[in-house]
Amino acid sequence: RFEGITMAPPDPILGVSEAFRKDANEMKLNLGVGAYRTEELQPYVLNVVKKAENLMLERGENKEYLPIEGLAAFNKVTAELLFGADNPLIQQQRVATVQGLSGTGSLRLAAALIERYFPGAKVLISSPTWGNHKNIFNDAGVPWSEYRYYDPKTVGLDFDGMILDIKAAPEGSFILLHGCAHNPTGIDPTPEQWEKIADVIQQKNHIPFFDVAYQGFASGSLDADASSVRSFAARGLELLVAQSYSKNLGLYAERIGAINVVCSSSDAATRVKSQLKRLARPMYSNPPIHGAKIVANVVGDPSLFNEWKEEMQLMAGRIKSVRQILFDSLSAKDKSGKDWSFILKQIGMFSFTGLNKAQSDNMTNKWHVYMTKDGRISLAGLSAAKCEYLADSIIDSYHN
Ligand code: PLP
Ligand code: TYF
Repeated sequence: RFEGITMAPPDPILGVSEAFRKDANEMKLNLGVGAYRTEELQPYVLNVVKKAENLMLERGENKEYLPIEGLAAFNKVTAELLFGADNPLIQQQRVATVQGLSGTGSLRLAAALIERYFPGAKVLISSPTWGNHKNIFNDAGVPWSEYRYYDPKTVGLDFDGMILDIKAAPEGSFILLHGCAHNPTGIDPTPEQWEKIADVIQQKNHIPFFDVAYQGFASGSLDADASSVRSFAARGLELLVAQSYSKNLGLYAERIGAINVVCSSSDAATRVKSQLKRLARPMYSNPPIHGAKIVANVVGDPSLFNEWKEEMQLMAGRIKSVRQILFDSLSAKDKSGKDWSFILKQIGMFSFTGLNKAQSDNMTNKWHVYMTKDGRISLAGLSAAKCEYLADSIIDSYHN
């Protein structure tokens, strides 16, 4: 009976890592997945994470089931990290926070809430966006369409197109926004542009839905990277925010994140939370404890929290430095006069190179540089030592 099942296509991002593992060439470079590597290109476990884990061992903590909504101490600190501990929203208990299975699981839970309580409502996603967004809304049965975002002519934001498309969406649509460090383009709106986006969303009674997977990775500052969310919240808007600790705490495989729903009253928040729990229960019953305890320990302890900020700046700083070296290399080597400054303007883990599919294939087939076919490279997987080689491969691919 399973004979009739056809082969599923590989994930366009995680499939790149699989292909990379099979390549025996010693110059190979994995710039596919957005996962932080050290200068030696090794995975990195943050020191604060090791410290928190040691504390947990010393305390002899148990592995009993968590409540459906997750670890209370985690839910408290995650909302505070996002909105700011002194945000009136928190004192007024207007935020329904439920621990999720990292960013993906939290988005999926929110999608289930939309499907159940806003039947027919559409989600607008940026063009392009993280590929899994479409899968998540498709599987949850939520209709979606795209708003213009990336302008290939300027390798920048198509702000006018974005505003027009958000204006044209049916009243009461959900507008999915990357809180900071847009994936895959590395292009964020300016603070003034965020205000205009909030204006149109408010005019059209849309509901902002933030995906915050890189808090700390855009600027190196956790607070600055939450400013888009905080400025929308300060307008008194109801909104959704999915959070992930995969990147900023390096907890990829622990699957720790949260969904936050900002409501107009604490009563509504209590009711929304009860419905999120009802949706979570038949999907996975309750979330895992390990990552939740790590986050609660790190964010909840002033000294570990400060150490985390330092490590965060180290990671974000290393990415900024390879960005600069790559730009310098490209500018020095490329004799065509092409302006590579867009690489410096982009932020976060990624750079959108503008390489098309055939050119990206050349990067991989000829140069053993693994990247997604949309031209995205993860600078988190690049070392200073490999920048020249990468610059050679990009120039060769562009001009052939
Ligand atoms: N949203 C965006 C934009 C992402 O890039 C990612 C991947 O890191 C996620 C959400 C979710 O990742 P995870 O499920 O590992 O938290
Ligand atoms: O865009 C990335 O590289 C990260 C990691 O199904 C990722 O978001 C990629 C694909 C996926 C899950 C995580």
